[in-house]
Parts: sequence; structure tokens; C-alpha cells
Amino acid sequence: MATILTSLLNWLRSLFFKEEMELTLVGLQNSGKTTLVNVIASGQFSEDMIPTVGFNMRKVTKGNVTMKLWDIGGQPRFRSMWERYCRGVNAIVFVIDAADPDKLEGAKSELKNLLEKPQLANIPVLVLGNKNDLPESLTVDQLIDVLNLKAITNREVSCYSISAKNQVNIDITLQWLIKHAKSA
Ligand SMILES: Nc1nc2c(ncn2[C@@H]2O[C@H](COP(=O)(O)OP(=O)(O)O)[C@@H](O)[C@H]2O)c(=O)[nH]1
Ligand SMILES: [Mg+2]
Repeated sequence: MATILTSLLNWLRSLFFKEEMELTLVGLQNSGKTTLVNVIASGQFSEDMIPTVGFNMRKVTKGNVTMKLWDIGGQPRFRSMWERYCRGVNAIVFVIDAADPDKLEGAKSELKNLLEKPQLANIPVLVLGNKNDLPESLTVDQLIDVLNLKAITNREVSCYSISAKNQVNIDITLQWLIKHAKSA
């Protein structure tokens, strides 16, 4: 069984990196973005950009896929830059630590801020509740509820509960991303 899952994941990865796609991964620090990128890429990816003083943006590429990684929180005065860096991407992936109740409110308001940027209107958003391997982690229904995702009606929003650590629901995450890539 494990082998079937592994080959399925590898197959999805190979499809994903053949697509032409630019996406932004944002979330509070410690939500698991870097871990997720490593899991998706399974090792090999190249980094184009060094963390910049004052704000933390990294750009990683593999195959035809470019991922821009943002840590948010702590640097409100740089938030006007999100807009510039998120503009024109195929999808925004917002990663949340679903097992850290203290940070949920913060994540919720950051997501709201981001989605209010006029230039980012219409870009599909995938909300990932990460760390579902931890017992205190919220379920996907709880997340949708807490984040009030049902209130977002002017764009496509999906929400999955994942574990980057245990590679749970990485397959459906990749499928979602593949579906939102440009068909080259
Ligand atoms: N239990 C658990 N820990 C995770 C998971 N994903 C990431 N972590 C841990 O959470 C911490 C922050 O992860 P990192 O990828 O650096 O977060 P980032 O700041 O968003 O890039 C690290 O200690 C990771 O090992 C997960 O799915 N489950
Ligand atoms: Mg990181």
C-alpha cells in the first residue's frame, strides 16, 4: 500500500513540475511552508532569492514551476509589497498551523488582508491547514468555520487539512495545483 501511495505521489510531482505555473505560498512563520515546499519538490529545488532585509521572500524554482514563499507577521510595513509579488500568479496557497489555536486569529486576519488587495482579486486560493498529524489540530470543517471561508464568494477558495510531515493529503494538494496551472 505504501508503495502505491509513493508512486502516486511521485507521478503527481512529475506532472506538477511539467506544468507552467507561478504560485505564492504565504502564511505565518512556523506554519510549515518550507517543509511543504521540500515535500512537494522532494529534495531538489533551486533558490533564486536570498531573504531580504526587512521582509522575507524567497523564490524557488523547479521545472516550469516557480514558487514565491512569504513569511508574514511581524513586518506590517512591508505588507504593501505582497501585492506586487503576488500579482499575476496562478494561485495563492495560504498555509496555516491548524494545531496552534493561539495563531488562528492572526492567520485569519492576514488572510483577510491579503484577499482584500485589489490586484489579487480573482486569483484562486488554496488554504492548507497543516500539521493534521497533531491531536489538537482542527479538522477541515472547523477551519472553514473559524476562517469564515464560506463568506468568500468572489473567487475560488478551497481548503484542505494536510500534514507536510507525514505527507497526508499532499496528493490532493498537488492535484489542485495542477488543475490551476496554465495548460502549456
Ligand atoms: N507535526 C508537524 N510539524 C510540522 C509539519 N510541517 C512542518 N512542521 C514543523 O513546523 C516547524 C516550522 O516549519 P517550517 O516549514 O520551517 O515553517 P515556515 O516558517 O512556514 O517555513 C518545523 O519545526 C517543522 O518541522 C507537520 O505537518 N506536522
Ligand atoms: Mg520557512
